[in-house]
Amino acid sequence: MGIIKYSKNPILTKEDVPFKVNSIFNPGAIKYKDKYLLMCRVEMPNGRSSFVKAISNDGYNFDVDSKPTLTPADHNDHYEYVEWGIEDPRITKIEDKYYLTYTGYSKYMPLVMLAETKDFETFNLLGPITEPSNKDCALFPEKINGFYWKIDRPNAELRHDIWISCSPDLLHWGNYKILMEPLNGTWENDKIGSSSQPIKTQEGWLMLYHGVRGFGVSSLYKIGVVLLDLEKPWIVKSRTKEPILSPELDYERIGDVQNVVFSCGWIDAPDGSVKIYYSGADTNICLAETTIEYLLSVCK
Ligand code: M1P
Repeated sequence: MGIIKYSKNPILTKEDVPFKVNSIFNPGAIKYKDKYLLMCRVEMPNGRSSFVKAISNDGYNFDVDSKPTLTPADHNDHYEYVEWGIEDPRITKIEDKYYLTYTGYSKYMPLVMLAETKDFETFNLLGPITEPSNKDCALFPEKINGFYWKIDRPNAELRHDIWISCSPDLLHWGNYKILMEPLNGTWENDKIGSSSQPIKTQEGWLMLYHGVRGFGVSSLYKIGVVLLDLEKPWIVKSRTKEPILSPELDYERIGDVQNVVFSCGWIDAPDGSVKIYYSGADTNICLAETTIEYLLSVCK
């Protein structure tokens, strides 16, 4: 099947949001009560981001809620870490709860925040699970070797690598290991970051990641796939040599940040099909369709 960008992209723009926003983009994605749920980042007119929910029966046509679902102001106990906005949520279902890992942005710079919910209406805001500077965090959907696992992207001096760590309770993290480095001289030369929550397959954990290469004043953001070992998720079994999604079309090249495709979530179905939700140019929400079989094949 390959990977097919939906012909009616973008599926959501700011015109679809019932309140005033600058843009809607970078949604986390999950199936909830048999519906497709996107937790979308909306940049508000003041330039700071909140989240709003969008729901769909078919994965193509979404209705956006009439008001934001989660805002910086909701973070009573942790407001100082999200004062400049909350961004780029990833959603993972673990047992009977849904967990959001997202960027808290403030004068302290980006760090990873954690929230849990059972209904996407009320949230238990658990606060930072990293120090700054760190972002692009995704949780595995089950315990492995008795621990919860997260993937994230600390910024260490000039390095932008993907790391993995584990926790007994989702709050206290350790056993940090380097997972992936950018490959020099390629489409991911400058930095990488995890894009989606890992999906379990018979061959390993599949995860989307983004890679960035700067050209003059512009950086090109593209998306690749990595396959991690099922029992030892710190082992990369294989990763794509080439990106699976690149900015090619006007709605991916022209916008608030040009030449960007960026994903925070995908939804797989029992028949092996996968819907990748991604954003073009930090401005809209788009859909690309593929299969687990194809994604595994391009990793090899
Ligand atoms: O503009 C592209 C993306 O840039 C940042 O991502 P990262 O730090 O991983 O490169 C984020 O601000 C993201 O929201 C944005 O889409």
